[in-house]
Amino acid sequence: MTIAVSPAPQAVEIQRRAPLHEVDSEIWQVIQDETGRQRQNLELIASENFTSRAILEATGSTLTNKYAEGLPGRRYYGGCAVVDRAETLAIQRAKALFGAEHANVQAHSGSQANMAAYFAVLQPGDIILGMSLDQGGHLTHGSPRNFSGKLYRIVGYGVRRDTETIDYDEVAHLAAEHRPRLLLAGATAYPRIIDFPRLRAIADSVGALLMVDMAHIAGLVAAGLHPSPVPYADIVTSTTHKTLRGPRGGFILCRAAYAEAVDKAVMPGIQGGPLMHVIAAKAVCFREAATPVFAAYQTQIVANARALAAALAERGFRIVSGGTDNHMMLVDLTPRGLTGREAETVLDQAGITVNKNLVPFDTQKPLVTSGVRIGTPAVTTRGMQEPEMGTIAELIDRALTHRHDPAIQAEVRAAVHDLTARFPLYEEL
Ligand code: DSN
Repeated sequence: MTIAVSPAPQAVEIQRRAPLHEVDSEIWQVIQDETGRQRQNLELIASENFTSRAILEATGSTLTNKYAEGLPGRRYYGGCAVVDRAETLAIQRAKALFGAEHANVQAHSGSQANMAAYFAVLQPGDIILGMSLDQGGHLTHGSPRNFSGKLYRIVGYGVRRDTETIDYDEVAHLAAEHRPRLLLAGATAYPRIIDFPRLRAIADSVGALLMVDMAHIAGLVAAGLHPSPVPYADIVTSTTHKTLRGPRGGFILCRAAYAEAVDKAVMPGIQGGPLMHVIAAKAVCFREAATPVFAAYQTQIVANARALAAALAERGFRIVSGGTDNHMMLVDLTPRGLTGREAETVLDQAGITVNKNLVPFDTQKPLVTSGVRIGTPAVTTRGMQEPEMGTIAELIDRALTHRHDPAIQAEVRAAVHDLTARFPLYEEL
């Protein structure tokens, strides 16, 4: 018989206090390597960014230890008075930043924000009219493989073939035909301004609610560079980590009439304990986003996206819809005889990170695609400006044109490392 031996109190204490590199050198190494990858490579994924040190600090804080089901002042656990202050600040700052009547900052992600928003105002089987995933929408906007497509009846709208911009006439026509309970706007791969007043008018014409998922453009909205959906939509969902440059997470803004339904849909509807460390970091994010420095950063994101799209077009790349109004562009690689998957792999090897993406009316499968999506939020955080966008276009062009030439690939990789070394990242870590 084995007799369990309790470890000596001293050993317990040593484990509790030991730094990560001593406790788990493998995970410590993963973190070193990922920080190194982020420093060395050109990050052009439109939905990614580099948070501030302050946000990293809040995310890595002792608030991770606290359970706090409920809302500030109305919790199901004791000891919440301190974390209540963090959530109250996050709520107040989110409302002030976006001019919203109500905010819930507990959603763990954008998908959960969308799920809670649907649960707040829809019944299973209700009709949602939303942008199709293959035209720029999102998985949670009604993909048949996602809960949204399984629980609700989905009608999809898309873009016009000639302009590759949202076909508002089609939206109006589909709304009149299907009479949805919810008209849904927002996209993950749409480079143009979205016309919220027009969508509100279409929703009103059929008695539908209007919901906007502004995850991609939230930073631009905060800075006044994209019209705000808040005055027009009944519910607005978002993430905090894309253009908004906060921690990974979601939040929901809504009219006061939906406040109780939204709060209850988040908890107990779909989530338990909120991540208080992430909520504290969201509060920091909303504070940062209210500053003139942040507005200047967003202005540069848009200027960089325009410069990069123009520089790529000059080099013969086809930019979907002919350009961009926001932080991202879609590049159709069909005229270059490449798929999105091939381009993503070639660029990855050169240290340039993008994601393959369907272009409107794509004939390729989602895991192949005809295009790549390119965004400027992360490189702009590093301090890059229009001249660097010209260099990036040149590097992308060179890597793709000479994809079978290992010597040129190595040259491009070295040029990427030279460029990123000029714009240091996380030196303070
Ligand atoms: N994965 C996000 C994006 O890349 O746009 C959406 O959830």
